[in-house]
Amino acid sequence: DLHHHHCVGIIGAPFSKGQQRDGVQRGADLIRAAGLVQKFKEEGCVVKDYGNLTFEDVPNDEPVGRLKTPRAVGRANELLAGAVQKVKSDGNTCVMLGGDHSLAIGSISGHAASRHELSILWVDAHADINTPSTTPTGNIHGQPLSYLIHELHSKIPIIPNFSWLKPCVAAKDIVYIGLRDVDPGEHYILKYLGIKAFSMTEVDRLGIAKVMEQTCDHMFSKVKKPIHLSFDIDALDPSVSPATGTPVAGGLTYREGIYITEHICQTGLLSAVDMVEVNPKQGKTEDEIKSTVNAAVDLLLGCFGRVREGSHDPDYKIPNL
Ligand code: Z70
Ligand code: MN
Ligand code: MN
Ligand code: MN
Repeated sequence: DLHHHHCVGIIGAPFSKGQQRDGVQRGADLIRAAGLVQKFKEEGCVVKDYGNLTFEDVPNDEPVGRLKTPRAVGRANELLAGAVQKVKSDGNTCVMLGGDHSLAIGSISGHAASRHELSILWVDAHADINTPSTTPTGNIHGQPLSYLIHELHSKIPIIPNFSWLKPCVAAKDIVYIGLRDVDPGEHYILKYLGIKAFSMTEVDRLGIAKVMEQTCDHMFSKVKKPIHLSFDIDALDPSVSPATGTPVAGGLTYREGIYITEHICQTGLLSAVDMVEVNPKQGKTEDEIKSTVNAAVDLLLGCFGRVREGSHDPDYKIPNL
């Protein structure tokens, strides 16, 4: 129903070691400073802010194969998984504010531990499904899905501080929207596993309304699983969200982004959201940072019931003169 309130639990994850640009660890606090909690409450949500996780330094974190700072990423995600599990067991929809996209490893693992089977909607310019052998960069934020998918389990080596992690997602339960910068190994994996993907070409061809219809058809083809929305702010066009580590031209408009979140809210199945890769240090001006943070806030509001046509309480009365 449209009028019941959403219970929202927010976790901040100020973590950047899944990639190499400083600043992305400040995303969570910037999104909060833009008034997220107050705006959720104005939308009728019951909000609990669980605060920021504390990630301790991991000494001697030498590369393992190509993987950069693997121990820090493994430890941070183990902590995050436990925190997400707690937010879910308290009965909330979980909002994880990053930080970089390697945090999806812990966020999705913790969510899956409390909800069994999930549908994953991954909104991103990038596929983030490189394995430790296909990665061209060694950055783990380009790899989280390969660690999470059952079908790629045999491709994941033993990595220090990752022994807690068990694959928890089926390839058929993933849908991508917004892809436009996919590595060859990733493209092979998407085709080989038959993963549903709406690249920017499909967004252009079909329009966002049909993309969302087909996304939901795919996700709900059997049972209605809880949805985990993992939203990388670089899915949006750099004209909207320039303050991110890897902006890629030709992205989703602000309106297409909001449409995705409004549509997902209306399914009533949204169970957890990640908002990641907001990096104020990548903004050239204060306005670039503001635009990026504002987009992140508005996308999150769309997830929790804000609609552009406006709304009113069921008992609303026109005030007397
Ligand atoms: C590349 C890699 C990536 C975000 C860059 C890039 C991945 N495919 N993700 N920026 N947010 O390094 O694996
Ligand atoms: Mn509702
Ligand atoms: Mn990305
Ligand atoms: Mn990403």
